[in-house]
Amino acid sequence: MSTRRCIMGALAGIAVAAAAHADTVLIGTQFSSILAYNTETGAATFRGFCAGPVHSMAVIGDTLYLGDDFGSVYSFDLNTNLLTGAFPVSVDATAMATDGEVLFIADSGGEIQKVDPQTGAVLDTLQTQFGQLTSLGVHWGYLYNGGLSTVAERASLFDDFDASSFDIFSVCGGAINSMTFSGIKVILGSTNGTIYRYDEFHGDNIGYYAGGTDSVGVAALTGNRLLIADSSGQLLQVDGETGDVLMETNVGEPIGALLALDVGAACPLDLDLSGILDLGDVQLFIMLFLQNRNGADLTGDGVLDIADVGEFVSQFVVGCP
Ligand SMILES: [Ca+2]
Ligand SMILES: [Ca+2]
Repeated sequence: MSTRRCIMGALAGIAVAAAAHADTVLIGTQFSSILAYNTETGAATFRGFCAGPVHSMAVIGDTLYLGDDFGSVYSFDLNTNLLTGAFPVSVDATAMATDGEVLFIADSGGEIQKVDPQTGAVLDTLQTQFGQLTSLGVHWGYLYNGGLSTVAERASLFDDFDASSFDIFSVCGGAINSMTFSGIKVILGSTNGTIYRYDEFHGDNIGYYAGGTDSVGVAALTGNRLLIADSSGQLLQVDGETGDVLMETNVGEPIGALLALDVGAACPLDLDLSGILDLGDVQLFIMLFLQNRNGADLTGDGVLDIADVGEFVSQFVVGCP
């Protein structure tokens, strides 16, 4: 029996709705504050302090890494909300991302460094073709970069860490200032405030709408929502399809970076972040599986096999909290 028929047969007739669940998006400000945004109430609360103006963020386990404009990366314990260390970097840390093991840290000049998060040691470095980097992201086995050149590129994490591993993913309608991922959508925020959306598989543009003023940060939320941050301190929570504003707040400090801390974590099978577990997720899982994409690696062992199918089926039947 084919994988598709096997899964569809096992899940026939099952559709489980996930209840609304409050997730957290972390906000780093240029005044060195770390704030926590509640995705359901729209409230931003103080979480802790960085030692420099926050320009970029990434999380590995319980540690938040914060890049500042002055050549330092700080580690912040998410359990105690205290800084636990820092190391110097030779890039200006305009963007940061992680594959869960190393940090990728970008420079506005176009360099990307692969850095050991424990020691700060530079493990490898590359110079991107288009430069002016503002954004990095990791999604389903790819490392993405984007910048003021309007070009977004991506490279498989399984390829050599080399500029030649990057292919052009899309040319955005505006200078790219931020990026996020919502299932099969790549969402780019531009310096002119426009939000552009692309098909993750092919890079095709699937629409755009007006957001805030400069999109210094974007974070996909469950339920097809999007959070847009402007350097003015404004946070807009919008309908991810139409851009209609759902909630608006201002944190009173210039925002430097957004990081979706646990968005979608309560229901990992909701692969398209729709907020509902249904056949759309089944079809997406099958598509990822058949195309050998690591979004289908639900066991997290780096291999796609029948164990991932079994994991999908057993979790799907249980449903989401
Ligand atoms: Ca879904
Ligand atoms: Ca697996």
